[in-house]
Amino acid sequence: ASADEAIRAASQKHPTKPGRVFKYGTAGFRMNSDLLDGVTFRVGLLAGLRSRKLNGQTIGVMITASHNKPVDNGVKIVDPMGEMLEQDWEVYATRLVNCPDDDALIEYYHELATTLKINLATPGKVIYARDTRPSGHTLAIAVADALAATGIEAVDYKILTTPQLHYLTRCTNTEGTPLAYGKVSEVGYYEKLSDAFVRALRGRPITGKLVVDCANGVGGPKLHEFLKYLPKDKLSFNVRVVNDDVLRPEILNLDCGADFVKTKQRAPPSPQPQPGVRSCSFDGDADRLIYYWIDPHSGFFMLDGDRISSLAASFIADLVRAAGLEEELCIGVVQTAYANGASTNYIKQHLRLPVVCTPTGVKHLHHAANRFDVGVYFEANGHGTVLFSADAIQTFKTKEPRSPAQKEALDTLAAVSDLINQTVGDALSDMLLVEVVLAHKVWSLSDWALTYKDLPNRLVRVEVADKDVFQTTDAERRLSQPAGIQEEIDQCVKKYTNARSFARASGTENACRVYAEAATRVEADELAMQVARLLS
Ligand code: NG1
Ligand code: ZN
Repeated sequence: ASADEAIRAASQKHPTKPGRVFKYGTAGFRMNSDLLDGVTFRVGLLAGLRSRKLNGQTIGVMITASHNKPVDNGVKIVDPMGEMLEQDWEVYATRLVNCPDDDALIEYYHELATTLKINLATPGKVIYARDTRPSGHTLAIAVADALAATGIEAVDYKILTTPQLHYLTRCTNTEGTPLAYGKVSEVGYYEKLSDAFVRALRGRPITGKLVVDCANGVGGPKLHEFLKYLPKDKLSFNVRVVNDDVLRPEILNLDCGADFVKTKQRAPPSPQPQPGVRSCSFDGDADRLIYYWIDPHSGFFMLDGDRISSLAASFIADLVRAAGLEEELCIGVVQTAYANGASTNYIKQHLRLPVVCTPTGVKHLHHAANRFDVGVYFEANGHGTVLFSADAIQTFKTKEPRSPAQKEALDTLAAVSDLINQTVGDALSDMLLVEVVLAHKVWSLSDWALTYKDLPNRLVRVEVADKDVFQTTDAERRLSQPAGIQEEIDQCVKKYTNARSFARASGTENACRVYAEAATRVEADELAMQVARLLS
């Protein structure tokens, strides 16, 4: 049919490289950008199918490789409410992308339509955007060509942060409904955050300077833009935006950004860190956030995703209590096995909140967080957010306060639920949340750091012949395969006090990771090395 010829003609402009196998992983498809043209075209086809399957609801496509090298890029699909693509469809994406030629591609496209009962005459809509990588422009054309070839309505949002594209996807699908999430524009995003930030502060001042390292990625220009929407006396005076050069693509994520700070456990060397100054870093697509400062006496100190999580949970739990809602709303915290054990203890024992552990990857945390009325989730690397149920938000906005203190708490909760991006982790939104909480508590970063003391820990990457032989259970905390290996790990762990260690195959790299924590740095290092040796 002519529809198939349209796909074939477009596909010929965007061939895949033969002899490679691609997999839709934790972050979609991600690799050297030279390999991505055909992959991205096919992801465009699948996004159109998904929109048609969901009766024309808008699907998002984001082109980014986050904290990875400038020569890499990636592409992933965003579901209608701004969530990550449903897991069954990851398999379809993988199969579609790996079709060996155009005949196989067209055949599998129709097979999907048939087995999933997709009417190809249904209108569909896809919105897409990219980060600042130079390869993003041609990859966006691949998406556009796929959508044009299959008659899908398309909106190109050009350059955005990943969380902005998630926001716009949700806004597009909820516009004019009781679930409306905000104005369907980049400006609407800034206005919503700015308004919520001012309401959440409730007149409290932001004190001291805040240096924001944007990894020379898309967060830089977007943060500058956002600051224009803030009233002049709020934050904009305090913020200094650094590493915001997106005109030299080769310096993206280079010796800066949230991933650098978290993995190297030090501040970006440039600009020269000033002791005592409150600082934070975004990653290359502005969905991760890490805070830190250089203490004049003890040196570098980092406040990672676990800290942001416990800070947000403690603040929100206090407000829920002050609003008289503690019987009504269940608050919970979701972590992965990489969360520092001291943070888990602090949340369980001090904050008295339930903690759930899920496998690595935001989609797992997100789903677990959805089961609470207020679900706080963060990966240790600084990617996370807080999810409020529709009922919780309704309660904040409609409950009759019995005292001025209750009113204050309810209004703050309503503002905070607007401030926090409900679709996905968002560095800008999370940073504003942290600033609000610190302003309310009148805390410096060192006050925040005093809440608990991290257990010394060590993360090592282990090259193995075949990472797929390492199968896990219990939210990745134990190995079920190869047989017997977990017992050996247990023996190692037993030799240390307060120790914990686990090994798993990475979902994003061709390697295994070993994590260990123990009472002292030396012991954590030793334990990690011993467990690593068991794998290789
Ligand atoms: P893998 O490679 O599966 O460990 C890494 C991070 C995750 C997550 C994903 C996607 C660690 C230990 N793992 O996953 O937290 O962010 O990348 O970016 O940091
Ligand atoms: Zn990212």
